[in-house]
Amino acid sequence: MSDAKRERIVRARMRLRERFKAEMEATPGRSDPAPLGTGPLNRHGMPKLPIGQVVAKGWPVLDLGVKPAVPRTEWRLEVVGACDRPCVLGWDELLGLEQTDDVSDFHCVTTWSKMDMEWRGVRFAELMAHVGVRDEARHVFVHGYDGYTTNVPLVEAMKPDVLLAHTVYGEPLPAEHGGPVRMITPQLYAWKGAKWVRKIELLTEDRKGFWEQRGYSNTAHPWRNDRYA
Ligand SMILES: Nc1nc2c(c(=O)[nH]1)N[C@H]1C(S)=C(S)[C@@H](COP(=O)(O)O)O[C@H]1N2
Ligand SMILES: [Mo]
Repeated sequence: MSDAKRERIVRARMRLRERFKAEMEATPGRSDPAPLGTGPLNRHGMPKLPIGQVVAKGWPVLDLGVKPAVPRTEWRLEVVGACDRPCVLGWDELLGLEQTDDVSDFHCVTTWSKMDMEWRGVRFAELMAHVGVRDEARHVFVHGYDGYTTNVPLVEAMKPDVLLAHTVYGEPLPAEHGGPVRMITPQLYAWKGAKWVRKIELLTEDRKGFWEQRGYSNTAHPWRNDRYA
């Protein structure tokens, strides 16, 4: 990537941080006065284990019965909608963006949590700076290669621990867990993170995804036990 492009992304990141600062502080994950859960505080000041969750032994696999096999060389991510530079990213372009390592917890609505997972990938916020997300964009609608869809408020997706993750515990993300690339949303229930991510739509109006259409909560805040609509 050229220096000019990199500088443009850095400037866009700073503008986006300003744009979302107040709104992000007001989200339940930051401002909840009485978060429900147990254990010491996590990285976001929430009780480590959200209410109703149990720490999992291994790492369960949840899908719709389809596990698409997408080689890294054939993987593409399309970004469309309310942005200045819609694009199709391949593996090399993804690696050309800033890479982030982060440790975060993973909370499935079916009550298991997997703690302190070590991820590497590209921040969703970095991708938004790359495509030049527009002010009118408020919602994100994400598609997986298996036909799965889910929706996330843009302000939640802009949190620094939301990644397009390609590596976990230093190894390529296993296919059954959404490799080559998936999204993770550590401050929301894990169904908000699409595995085998294929397409991201930036929307001005909300649109419900697969589980949201079937009665799951649209907001999905683990520390409010916010599982079903
Ligand atoms: N593409 C796709 N993404 C998905 C799902 C799915 O069925 N398809 N399931 C969701 C659910 S309900 C959860 S809990 C997590 C599970 O991720 P894991 O299988 O890596 O544990 O992925 C989420 N993302
Ligand atoms: Mo889930």
